[in-house]
Parts: sequence; structure tokens; C-alpha cells
Amino acid sequence: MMAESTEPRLPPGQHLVAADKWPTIGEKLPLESDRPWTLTLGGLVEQELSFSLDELQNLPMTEMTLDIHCVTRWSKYDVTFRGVLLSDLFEKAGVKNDAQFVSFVARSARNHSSSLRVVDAMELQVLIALESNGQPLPIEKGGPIRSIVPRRYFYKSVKWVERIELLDTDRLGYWEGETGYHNEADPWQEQRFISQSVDKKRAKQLIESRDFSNQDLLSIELANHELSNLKAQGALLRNANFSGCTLVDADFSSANLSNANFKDADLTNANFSGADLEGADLAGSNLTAANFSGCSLFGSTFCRESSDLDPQISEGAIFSAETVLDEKTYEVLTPTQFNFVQTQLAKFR
Ligand SMILES: Nc1nc2c(c(=O)[nH]1)N[C@H]1C(S)=C(S)[C@@H](COP(=O)(O)O)O[C@H]1N2
Ligand SMILES: [Mo]
Repeated sequence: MMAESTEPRLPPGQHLVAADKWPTIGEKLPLESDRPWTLTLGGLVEQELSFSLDELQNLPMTEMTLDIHCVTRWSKYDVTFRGVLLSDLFEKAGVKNDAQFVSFVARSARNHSSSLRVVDAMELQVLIALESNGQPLPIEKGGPIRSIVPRRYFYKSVKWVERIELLDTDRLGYWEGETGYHNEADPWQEQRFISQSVDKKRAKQLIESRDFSNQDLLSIELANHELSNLKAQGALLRNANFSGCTLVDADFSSANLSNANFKDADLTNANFSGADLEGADLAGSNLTAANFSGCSLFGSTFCRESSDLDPQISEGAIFSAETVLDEKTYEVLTPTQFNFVQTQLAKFR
């Protein structure tokens, strides 16, 4: 018998989206979707193979029901995918002994890709999905052909795959190579981002200048600093730690603040217009007169959610009549977060 897993179903730091929601993240469409789709297996294989969509559909199909965990902190339970097991394709092509990595490449404007170790791809039972929830995979969800990597953050699952390449050394994917996403991506170990890209000396200079505009400051550590009037327009601040900071009048317009930590920060009059706040933590922050117009808030939190069984609200953010936050912007939040924000804002209406 298999040992009972003691891992909780919901990985740490994740929240469930409403059952009818499945956000679209990253690229929205492939290139030339009308051109016939084929899937090629190449690189370190005995025999390069190409499958038309028809040919793929006629291979033995496997169905799996999986939980999706996005690095921006939203999860979705029980999505059913149907398709061909990667291991079956590997068997047909014959994987050479020196093939250590597998890269999935999309037909998309930036040649989007993501990679895995071959051993991990086999252990995780990667699926080349053609259907979801009983329907052909919709184009905006990566159809007609998408790699699905169970038990990893969803950025490992590449939409519109047209080439699978076996390699002897790793070739980092788009998110992993360009934007600091973690290459392992295990949600139960919270492998979201590589560590900070800014050393202590540079951080000190930046704090003194209070000018971060348009700079790449992934994972910068700034907890408990006085940063009022900070200029951070257009800055790349994914996973930055601003917890406990004073950020009165700070300008974060159009900044990328995905997974940034603003826990207990004073954000009075801060400007987040057009910013990406997906997965950002704003619990306990002061949002008096803060401006969220045109923000993306998938997976963001404004209060603690203790657990599904005991939905206790704590460390709620503070709003004012001047806080700019439309329902259209926050309707993407998880149900608990949505209700919290709506209840707080209703006090001023
Ligand atoms: N081709 C392609 N695949 C991609 C991405 C992308 O930008 N391009 N983004 C990844 C990320 S970061 C996530 S979270 C998921 C989102 O999938 P969804 O839009 O179906 O929810 O796709 C992954 N696969
Ligand atoms: Mo993502």
C-alpha cells in the first residue's frame, strides 16, 4: 500500500480562486493559430518525430484531475486534463542517455519555453494535454497542445507547445531565465523566486536616493525602512520586501510588484495605478487614499485567511473614502479577500 501523504492539499501561501474563475496569466495568444499544429520531438533522441494534431489524438490518452497552483498565490482545484503522456512520446522517439533536460517550446511571439530535468518530468508524469474539462483545450488556455506539469507552479506548464527538445545541459525558460522565477518551482517548498538580485551596498544607495524608477530590483530586501515619496514608476520589484515600510506618497505606477510584501506598510496616498500586484501581500497595510486604478490583483491579499475551516479575518488593510479601488479591479480576488475588501469599502459609500 502507498503511504498516506501528510502534505496539505493547499500549498503554503496559496489561496483558492472561486470555482468559476481561471485567470489567464502570461501570454494571451500564440502566433499564427490558424496554421496547422504539429508537435516535434527533437534534440537528443534516437529519432526526431513529428505528430500532427490528428496523430496525437489517436495515441492512447490519459486523463488526470489536478490542482493548479500559480506562483502569484492563487490555486484552483480539480481541473481535468486529457492527453498523451510525455513518457509515451519519449518511448517512441528513444531518449538518448546523455539527455538530462527537456525543454517545452511554444509557438509564441517570444518563443516562450520552460524546462525540467528528464527524471523529474518522468516522476511527475508530465502530460501533453489536448483537452480540459471534457472539451478541446481552448486557445486562451494553451490549446490545442499544452504541457501540463503536475505538482509544480503552473508556469512550468507551457501553452501552445510545438517543440519538445531533449538537452544535455539545461536551457532556462522565459520566466526562469528572464524574470527570476525559481527553476524547481515546488509549491510545497514555496520555490517561487531565486534570491535577491541586489546586494546590501546597492540597497543602501537606493534607499538613500529613494529613486527606483524603471530599475530591476527583483527580491530586494527593504523591510521597516522610511521610504516616503519613493519614486518607483515602472520598476521591476517582483517579490520585493516592503513589510513595515513607510511609503507615504510613494509612486509605484506601472511597477511590477508581483508577490511583493507590503505587510503592515504605511501606503497612505501611494499610487499603484497600472501596477501588477498579482500575489502581493497588503495585509495590515494602511491604504488611506491609495490609488489602485488599472491594477492587476489576481492572488493579492488584503487580510489573513486563517483556514478554509475557520475563515477568520485578521490583519485587515485599512481603507479610506479616498482609496481608489473599483469592483472591476478587485473582483478577481479570492472570495474571502473579495468580501473583506467590499465590506471595508462599503463603509464609505
Ligand atoms: N506559452 C506560454 N506559456 C505559459 C506562459 C506564457 O507566458 N506563455 N505563462 C506561464 C504562467 S506564468 C502561468 S501562471 C500559466 C498560466 O496559465 P493560464 O493562463 O492557462 O492560467 O501559463 C504558463 N505557461
Ligand atoms: Mo504564473
